[in-house]
Amino acid sequence: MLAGRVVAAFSRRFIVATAEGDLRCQVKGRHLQVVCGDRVEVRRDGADGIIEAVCTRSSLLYRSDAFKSKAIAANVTQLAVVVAARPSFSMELVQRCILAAEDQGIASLLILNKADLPEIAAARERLGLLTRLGYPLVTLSATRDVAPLRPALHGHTTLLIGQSGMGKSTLVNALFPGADAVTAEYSEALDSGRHTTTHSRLYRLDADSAVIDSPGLQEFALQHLDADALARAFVEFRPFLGQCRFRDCRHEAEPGCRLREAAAAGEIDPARLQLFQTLRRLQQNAAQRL
Ligand SMILES: Nc1nc2c(ncn2[C@@H]2O[C@H](COP(=O)(O)OP(=O)(O)OP(=O)(O)O)[C@@H](O)[C@H]2O)c(=O)[nH]1
Ligand SMILES: [Mg+2]
Ligand SMILES: [Zn+2]
Repeated sequence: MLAGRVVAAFSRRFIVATAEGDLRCQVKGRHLQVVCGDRVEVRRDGADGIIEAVCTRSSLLYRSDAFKSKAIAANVTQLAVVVAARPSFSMELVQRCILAAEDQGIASLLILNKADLPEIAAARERLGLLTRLGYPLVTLSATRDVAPLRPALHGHTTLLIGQSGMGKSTLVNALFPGADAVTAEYSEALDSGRHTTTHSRLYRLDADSAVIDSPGLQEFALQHLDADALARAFVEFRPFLGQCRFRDCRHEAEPGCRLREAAAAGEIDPARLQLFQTLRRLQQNAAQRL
Protein backbone atom coordinates (compact mmCIF):
# COMPACT_ATOMS: atom_id res chain seq x y z
CA MET A 1 0.00 0.00 0.00
CA LEU A 2 1.13 3.52 -0.87
CA ALA A 3 0.03 6.81 0.67
CA GLY A 4 -0.83 9.54 -1.81
CA ARG A 5 -2.77 12.71 -2.55
CA VAL A 6 -5.37 13.05 -5.27
CA VAL A 7 -4.20 15.82 -7.60
CA ALA A 8 -6.95 15.44 -10.22
CA ALA A 9 -10.36 13.79 -10.31
CA PHE A 10 -12.22 13.04 -13.57
CA SER A 11 -15.51 11.31 -12.68
CA ARG A 12 -14.17 7.78 -11.99
CA ARG A 13 -10.52 8.27 -12.96
CA PHE A 14 -7.92 9.95 -10.78
CA ILE A 15 -4.30 11.04 -10.67
CA VAL A 16 -2.64 10.39 -7.32
CA ALA A 17 0.75 11.81 -6.33
CA THR A 18 2.78 9.24 -4.39
CA ALA A 19 6.39 8.73 -3.33
CA GLU A 20 6.73 6.60 -6.48
CA GLY A 21 5.46 9.39 -8.71
CA ASP A 22 2.05 10.27 -10.15
CA LEU A 23 -0.17 7.23 -10.66
CA ARG A 24 -3.28 6.90 -12.76
CA CYS A 25 -5.85 5.33 -10.48
CA GLN A 26 -9.31 3.92 -10.40
CA VAL A 27 -11.37 3.62 -7.29
CA LYS A 28 -12.35 0.41 -5.55
CA GLY A 29 -16.10 -0.05 -5.36
CA ARG A 30 -18.90 2.33 -6.25
CA HIS A 31 -19.55 4.10 -2.96
CA LEU A 32 -16.11 5.51 -2.17
CA GLN A 33 -16.27 9.25 -2.92
CA VAL A 34 -12.89 10.62 -4.00
CA VAL A 35 -12.23 14.34 -4.46
CA CYS A 36 -9.27 16.43 -5.55
CA GLY A 37 -7.11 17.04 -2.47
CA ASP A 38 -8.04 13.78 -0.75
CA ARG A 39 -5.35 11.82 1.03
CA VAL A 40 -5.72 8.19 -0.02
CA GLU A 41 -4.23 4.71 0.20
CA VAL A 42 -3.35 3.16 -3.11
CA ARG A 43 -2.57 -0.41 -4.12
CA ARG A 44 -0.27 -0.82 -7.13
CA ASP A 45 -1.88 -2.51 -10.09
CA GLY A 46 0.79 -2.82 -12.77
CA ALA A 47 1.69 0.66 -13.95
CA ASP A 48 -1.49 2.08 -12.43
CA GLY A 49 -3.15 2.01 -9.02
CA ILE A 50 -6.39 1.34 -7.20
CA ILE A 51 -7.60 3.72 -4.49
CA GLU A 52 -8.54 1.48 -1.56
CA ALA A 53 -9.30 4.03 1.15
CA VAL A 54 -9.82 7.78 1.71
CA CYS A 55 -8.37 9.32 4.90
CA THR A 56 -10.55 11.49 7.15
CA ARG A 57 -10.92 14.97 5.63
CA SER A 58 -10.24 18.20 7.52
CA SER A 59 -12.68 20.01 5.20
CA LEU A 60 -14.79 19.46 2.10
CA LEU A 61 -15.89 22.36 -0.08
CA TYR A 62 -18.75 22.13 -2.54
CA ARG A 63 -19.76 24.23 -5.46
CA SER A 64 -23.48 24.33 -5.87
CA ASP A 65 -26.06 26.02 -8.01
CA ALA A 66 -29.84 25.81 -7.93
CA PHE A 67 -29.81 22.28 -9.33
CA LYS A 68 -26.91 20.29 -7.96
CA SER A 69 -23.88 20.39 -5.73
CA LYS A 70 -20.49 19.01 -6.62
CA ALA A 71 -17.42 18.64 -4.42
CA ILE A 72 -14.59 20.97 -5.46
CA ALA A 73 -11.79 19.97 -3.13
CA ALA A 74 -10.95 18.24 0.15
CA ASN A 75 -8.50 19.16 2.93
CA VAL A 76 -8.34 22.81 1.88
CA THR A 77 -6.95 25.00 4.69
CA GLN A 78 -7.33 28.38 2.98
CA LEU A 79 -9.72 29.84 0.41
CA ALA A 80 -8.38 32.42 -2.02
CA VAL A 81 -11.19 34.19 -3.85
CA VAL A 82 -9.80 35.54 -7.11
CA VAL A 83 -11.34 38.66 -8.66
CA ALA A 84 -10.00 40.96 -11.37
CA ALA A 85 -10.20 44.44 -12.77
CA ARG A 86 -11.93 42.91 -15.85
CA PRO A 87 -14.31 41.19 -16.53
CA SER A 88 -16.55 42.54 -13.77
CA PHE A 89 -17.17 40.40 -10.70
CA SER A 90 -20.08 39.88 -8.32
CA MET A 91 -19.46 41.01 -4.74
CA GLU A 92 -22.34 38.80 -3.66
CA LEU A 93 -20.67 35.72 -5.13
CA VAL A 94 -17.37 36.63 -3.47
CA GLN A 95 -19.16 36.95 -0.13
CA ARG A 96 -21.02 33.66 -0.60
CA CYS A 97 -17.72 31.83 -1.15
CA ILE A 98 -16.30 33.36 2.02
CA LEU A 99 -19.43 32.49 4.01
CA ALA A 100 -19.14 28.85 2.93
CA ALA A 101 -15.51 28.83 4.01
CA GLU A 102 -16.30 30.47 7.38
CA ASP A 103 -18.89 27.74 7.97
CA GLN A 104 -16.15 25.12 7.44
CA GLY A 105 -13.71 27.03 9.69
CA ILE A 106 -11.50 27.84 6.70
CA ALA A 107 -9.73 31.20 6.50
CA SER A 108 -10.25 33.34 3.39
CA LEU A 109 -8.02 35.64 1.42
CA LEU A 110 -8.85 37.97 -1.48
CA ILE A 111 -6.70 38.11 -4.61
CA LEU A 112 -7.26 41.11 -6.85
CA ASN A 113 -5.70 40.29 -10.22
CA LYS A 114 -4.91 42.28 -13.39
CA ALA A 115 -3.40 45.23 -11.53
CA ASP A 116 -2.01 46.33 -14.90
CA LEU A 117 -5.51 47.39 -16.04
CA PRO A 118 -7.02 50.84 -15.33
CA GLU A 119 -10.17 49.44 -13.69
CA ILE A 120 -8.09 48.18 -10.76
CA ALA A 121 -8.80 51.15 -8.47
CA ALA A 122 -12.57 50.78 -8.75
CA ALA A 123 -12.31 47.04 -8.14
CA ARG A 124 -10.21 47.59 -5.02
CA GLU A 125 -12.73 50.06 -3.71
CA ARG A 126 -15.57 47.54 -4.05
CA LEU A 127 -13.56 45.04 -2.01
CA GLY A 128 -13.41 47.54 0.87
CA LEU A 129 -16.59 46.00 2.27
CA LEU A 130 -14.56 42.84 2.99
CA THR A 131 -11.10 44.25 3.71
CA ARG A 132 -12.67 46.42 6.44
CA LEU A 133 -13.74 43.16 8.09
CA GLY A 134 -10.14 42.01 8.16
CA TYR A 135 -9.99 39.73 5.12
CA PRO A 136 -6.47 40.09 3.69
CA LEU A 137 -6.15 41.41 0.14
CA VAL A 138 -3.28 40.69 -2.23
CA THR A 139 -3.23 42.86 -5.35
CA LEU A 140 -1.10 41.63 -8.25
CA SER A 141 -0.83 40.99 -11.93
CA ALA A 142 -0.57 37.28 -12.71
CA THR A 143 0.96 38.00 -16.10
CA ARG A 144 3.70 40.18 -14.55
CA ASP A 145 4.62 39.12 -11.00
CA VAL A 146 3.08 36.69 -8.52
CA ALA A 147 5.70 37.29 -5.80
CA PRO A 148 3.23 39.23 -3.58
CA LEU A 149 1.15 36.06 -3.21
CA ARG A 150 3.88 33.61 -2.23
CA PRO A 151 4.12 34.34 1.52
CA ALA A 152 0.36 33.80 1.92
CA LEU A 153 0.55 30.31 0.38
CA HIS A 154 3.17 28.90 2.71
CA GLY A 155 2.01 25.96 4.84
CA HIS A 156 -1.47 25.89 3.29
CA THR A 157 -3.53 23.95 0.82
CA THR A 158 -5.06 26.98 -0.92
CA LEU A 159 -8.11 26.69 -3.15
CA LEU A 160 -8.29 29.31 -5.89
CA ILE A 161 -11.95 30.02 -6.50
CA GLY A 162 -13.89 32.64 -8.44
CA GLN A 163 -15.79 33.51 -11.56
CA SER A 164 -14.51 32.53 -14.98
CA GLY A 165 -11.93 34.79 -16.58
CA MET A 166 -10.48 36.21 -13.34
CA GLY A 167 -7.11 34.57 -14.00
CA LYS A 168 -6.95 31.57 -11.64
CA SER A 169 -5.19 29.33 -14.15
CA THR A 170 -2.90 32.17 -15.22
CA LEU A 171 -1.87 32.47 -11.56
CA VAL A 172 -1.19 28.74 -11.42
CA ASN A 173 0.99 28.90 -14.53
CA ALA A 174 2.98 31.76 -13.02
CA LEU A 175 3.43 29.93 -9.69
CA PHE A 176 4.26 26.57 -11.28
CA PRO A 177 6.41 26.82 -14.38
CA GLY A 178 5.48 23.79 -16.47
CA ALA A 179 1.97 23.52 -15.04
CA ASP A 180 0.60 24.32 -18.48
CA ALA A 181 -2.93 25.00 -17.25
CA VAL A 182 -5.17 26.09 -20.12
CA THR A 183 -6.24 29.73 -20.03
CA ALA A 184 -8.45 31.74 -22.39
CA GLU A 185 -9.35 35.33 -23.18
CA TYR A 186 -12.63 36.39 -21.64
CA SER A 187 -15.43 37.62 -23.87
CA GLU A 188 -15.54 41.43 -24.04
CA ALA A 189 -19.05 41.25 -25.48
CA LEU A 190 -20.42 39.16 -22.62
CA ASP A 191 -18.14 40.69 -19.95
CA SER A 192 -17.47 37.17 -18.70
CA GLY A 193 -15.02 34.29 -18.93
CA ARG A 194 -15.39 31.19 -21.10
CA HIS A 195 -15.31 28.48 -18.43
CA THR A 196 -11.96 27.22 -19.55
CA THR A 197 -10.98 25.07 -16.56
CA THR A 198 -13.28 22.04 -16.23
CA HIS A 199 -11.73 20.08 -13.34
CA SER A 200 -10.04 20.97 -10.07
CA ARG A 201 -6.31 20.31 -10.10
CA LEU A 202 -3.82 20.33 -7.23
CA TYR A 203 -0.25 21.62 -7.67
CA ARG A 204 2.40 21.09 -5.00
CA LEU A 205 4.54 24.10 -4.05
CA ASP A 206 6.65 22.27 -1.47
CA ALA A 207 6.30 19.53 1.15
CA ASP A 208 3.58 21.42 3.07
CA SER A 209 2.07 23.84 0.56
CA ALA A 210 -0.24 23.24 -2.37
CA VAL A 211 -2.56 25.23 -4.61
CA ILE A 212 -5.76 23.97 -6.22
CA ASP A 213 -7.09 25.50 -9.44
CA SER A 214 -10.85 25.12 -9.87
CA PRO A 215 -13.48 25.72 -12.57
CA GLY A 216 -15.05 29.20 -12.75
CA LEU A 217 -18.17 29.61 -10.61
CA GLN A 218 -21.44 31.14 -11.77
CA GLU A 219 -23.34 30.54 -8.56
CA PHE A 220 -22.58 29.46 -5.04
CA ALA A 221 -25.71 28.36 -3.22
CA LEU A 222 -25.67 28.23 0.58
CA GLN A 223 -28.77 26.10 1.08
CA HIS A 224 -26.85 23.78 3.38
CA LEU A 225 -26.45 26.47 6.08
CA ASP A 226 -29.32 26.84 8.56
CA ALA A 227 -30.25 30.25 10.04
CA ASP A 228 -27.79 30.02 12.95
CA ALA A 229 -24.92 28.73 10.83
CA LEU A 230 -25.53 31.48 8.28
CA ALA A 231 -25.50 34.21 10.94
CA ARG A 232 -22.27 32.85 12.43
CA ALA A 233 -20.66 32.80 8.98
CA PHE A 234 -20.83 36.61 9.02
CA VAL A 235 -17.78 37.08 11.25
CA GLU A 236 -18.66 40.58 12.39
CA PHE A 237 -22.14 39.47 13.57
CA ARG A 238 -20.69 37.06 16.12
CA PRO A 239 -20.30 39.51 19.04
CA PHE A 240 -23.99 40.45 18.72
CA LEU A 241 -25.56 37.00 18.31
CA GLY A 242 -27.74 35.83 21.19
CA GLN A 243 -28.39 39.44 22.29
CA CYS A 244 -31.67 40.09 20.44
CA ARG A 245 -34.79 40.46 22.60
CA PHE A 246 -36.34 37.34 21.10
CA ARG A 247 -34.40 34.13 21.12
CA ASP A 248 -35.75 33.18 17.68
CA CYS A 249 -35.22 36.65 16.20
CA ARG A 250 -35.02 36.53 12.40
CA HIS A 251 -33.20 39.89 12.37
CA GLU A 252 -35.90 41.30 10.06
CA ALA A 253 -38.44 43.63 11.72
CA GLU A 254 -38.52 42.33 15.30
CA PRO A 255 -38.23 44.92 18.09
CA GLY A 256 -35.03 44.75 20.10
CA CYS A 257 -33.02 43.14 17.32
CA ARG A 258 -29.39 43.67 18.31
CA LEU A 259 -28.13 43.15 14.75
CA ARG A 260 -30.41 45.84 13.34
CA GLU A 261 -29.37 48.18 16.14
CA ALA A 262 -25.74 47.48 15.31
CA ALA A 263 -26.38 48.23 11.63
CA ALA A 264 -28.17 51.49 12.51
CA ALA A 265 -25.32 52.52 14.82
CA GLY A 266 -22.67 51.76 12.21
CA GLU A 267 -21.22 48.87 14.25
CA ILE A 268 -21.84 46.55 11.31
CA ASP A 269 -22.24 47.47 7.64
CA PRO A 270 -25.96 47.60 6.72
CA ALA A 271 -25.09 46.04 3.35
CA ARG A 272 -23.95 42.88 5.15
CA LEU A 273 -27.16 42.64 7.21
CA GLN A 274 -29.09 43.10 3.98
CA LEU A 275 -27.15 40.24 2.37
CA PHE A 276 -27.93 38.05 5.39
CA GLN A 277 -31.65 38.83 5.04
CA THR A 278 -31.59 38.16 1.30
CA LEU A 279 -29.87 34.80 1.78
CA ARG A 280 -32.31 33.81 4.55
CA ARG A 281 -35.30 34.59 2.32
CA LEU A 282 -33.81 32.54 -0.50
CA GLN A 283 -33.37 29.61 1.87
CA GLN A 284 -36.92 29.90 3.16
CA ASN A 285 -38.35 30.04 -0.35
CA ALA A 286 -36.36 26.96 -1.29
CA ALA A 287 -37.52 25.13 1.84
CA GLN A 288 -41.14 25.89 0.96
CA ARG A 289 -40.67 24.37 -2.47
CA LEU A 290 -39.37 21.09 -1.06
N1 LIG B 1 -4.19 42.06 -18.38
C1 LIG B 1 -4.13 40.94 -17.67
N2 LIG B 1 -4.75 39.83 -18.10
C2 LIG B 1 -4.67 38.72 -17.34
C3 LIG B 1 -3.95 38.70 -16.11
N3 LIG B 1 -4.08 37.46 -15.57
C4 LIG B 1 -4.84 36.75 -16.44
N4 LIG B 1 -5.19 37.49 -17.51
C5 LIG B 1 -5.99 37.05 -18.68
O1 LIG B 1 -7.32 36.76 -18.27
C6 LIG B 1 -7.87 35.75 -19.11
C7 LIG B 1 -8.53 34.67 -18.26
O2 LIG B 1 -7.53 34.00 -17.53
P1 LIG B 1 -7.71 32.48 -17.02
O3 LIG B 1 -6.49 32.18 -16.21
O4 LIG B 1 -8.06 31.55 -18.12
O5 LIG B 1 -8.98 32.65 -16.05
P2 LIG B 1 -9.65 31.56 -15.06
O6 LIG B 1 -10.03 32.29 -13.83
O7 LIG B 1 -8.77 30.38 -14.91
O8 LIG B 1 -10.99 31.16 -15.87
P3 LIG B 1 -11.84 29.76 -15.80
O9 LIG B 1 -10.90 28.61 -15.95
O10 LIG B 1 -12.80 29.87 -16.94
O11 LIG B 1 -12.53 29.78 -14.48
C8 LIG B 1 -6.71 35.25 -19.98
O12 LIG B 1 -6.82 35.85 -21.26
C9 LIG B 1 -5.49 35.74 -19.24
O13 LIG B 1 -4.39 35.97 -20.09
C10 LIG B 1 -3.30 39.90 -15.69
O14 LIG B 1 -2.66 39.98 -14.64
N5 LIG B 1 -3.43 40.99 -16.51
MG1 LIG C 1 -9.05 28.37 -15.32
ZN1 LIG D 1 -32.17 40.01 15.74
